[in-house]
Amino acid sequence: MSEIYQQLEARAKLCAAEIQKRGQVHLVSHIDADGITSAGIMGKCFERAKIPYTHEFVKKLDERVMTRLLSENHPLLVFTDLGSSLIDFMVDNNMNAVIADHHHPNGREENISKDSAAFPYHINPHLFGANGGFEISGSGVSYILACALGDNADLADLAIVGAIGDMQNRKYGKLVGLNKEILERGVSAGVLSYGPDLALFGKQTRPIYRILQYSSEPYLPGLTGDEEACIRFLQNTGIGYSQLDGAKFWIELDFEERKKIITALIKYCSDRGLSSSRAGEIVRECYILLSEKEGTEMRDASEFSTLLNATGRYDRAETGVAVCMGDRDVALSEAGNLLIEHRKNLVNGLNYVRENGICQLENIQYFYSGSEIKETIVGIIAGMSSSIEGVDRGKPIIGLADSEDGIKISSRGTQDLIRRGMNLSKAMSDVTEMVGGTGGGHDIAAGGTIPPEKVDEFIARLDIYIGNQLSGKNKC
Ligand SMILES: [Mn+2]
Repeated sequence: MSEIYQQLEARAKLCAAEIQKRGQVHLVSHIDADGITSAGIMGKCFERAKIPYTHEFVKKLDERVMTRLLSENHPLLVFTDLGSSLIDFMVDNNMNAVIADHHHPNGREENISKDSAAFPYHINPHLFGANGGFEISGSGVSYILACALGDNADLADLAIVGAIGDMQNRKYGKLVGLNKEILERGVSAGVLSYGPDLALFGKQTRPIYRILQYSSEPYLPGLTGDEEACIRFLQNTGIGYSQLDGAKFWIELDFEERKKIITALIKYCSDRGLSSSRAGEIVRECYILLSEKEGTEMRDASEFSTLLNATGRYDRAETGVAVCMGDRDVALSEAGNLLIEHRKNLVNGLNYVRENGICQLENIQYFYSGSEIKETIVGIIAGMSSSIEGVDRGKPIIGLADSEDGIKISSRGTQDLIRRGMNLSKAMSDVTEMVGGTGGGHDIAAGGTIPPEKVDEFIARLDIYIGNQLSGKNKC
């Protein structure tokens, strides 16, 4: 076990003692896959330890939410996947709280330091020198807390689903650091297995030709978006699609068949211009939940996290957490319906962009969808639009949609653009600020919100800013 894991564990023990002492908990978690799995882990753990609890999900933790929580007089609040930025408020208002978060702590040094006496019940990798962006997610931190409260090693599968939902594997194409340690615990507990496999989405629940057809990251030249081409490709390999067997699923193939398709796929796409680094992304470390049934979303960490994100995105995180806690009945069918609705919205959104087109500027391309595309999915649509004809793979795509607080912006780039100097996180945070908005995110995918009257100015400034990044003037 690494030293940092031990330090987090020691801190978790302190927090566990506080939870046991208070004897009753109100759990507050974030409404995405990482936050939902965090709540699932804590819920399971409280259930097993017979600690009575209530819970809620929030989109964003701010002073307004904190003021409401304060007025509710909970004996103890437990925050998962959020909280580390509101410690000042908690200290100033004498709130009893435990935080299991992985975002950068924000606040007065005396409150957020590793050995803060004012706020000791704070578990966060950043306090101990680990990075919450790719070494551990909110669900991982929650897992360490749950393990301090009882024998909960088997909940590592949910922790990994949260980490994948949080895209912790993006930086290295696999889980590293504390995530890797949790993964190994899950393997020892018999709930997880992992290894290199096809990195594309849908191995449990989609016919192979659909996996290829819908792949946008990586974009498969000659296949993405073209059903007939995908079927032809499989027919040529002699695996996965035939008159006799129909369309096969990835999980129906044996090791040799998988290898054969992957080899053919890499050759097919490389022949059509896929760079070797992108071709390398076709195979990646993949994670299987061994206690889940084959052919279901829950069997695959990536599909499971997508299912959970669908529940959170439509304000039904309750359904997601019920699935995490083992409901394979009502909650699962509801989650499945939400996912179907979500996919329908994606198809409609993509069609909207296809019909209305994408505006090309020198260094960026964008679409503005008004209220036609929900602000909660405009980012995914931006990412998927790379499969639309006429879209330039050499520029980031910006999607704009109306939202309650202004115009929501989502940007998506590619690894090739990052290698050339683009950093969307920096661009979004700087350029939204120039026009009086807010933004941030990751180098490859970032977002923000701006005032409606500033759209034109924002787009013009962003075009220049990205141009500077790509030419090395604004490198970061
Ligand atoms: Mn998170």
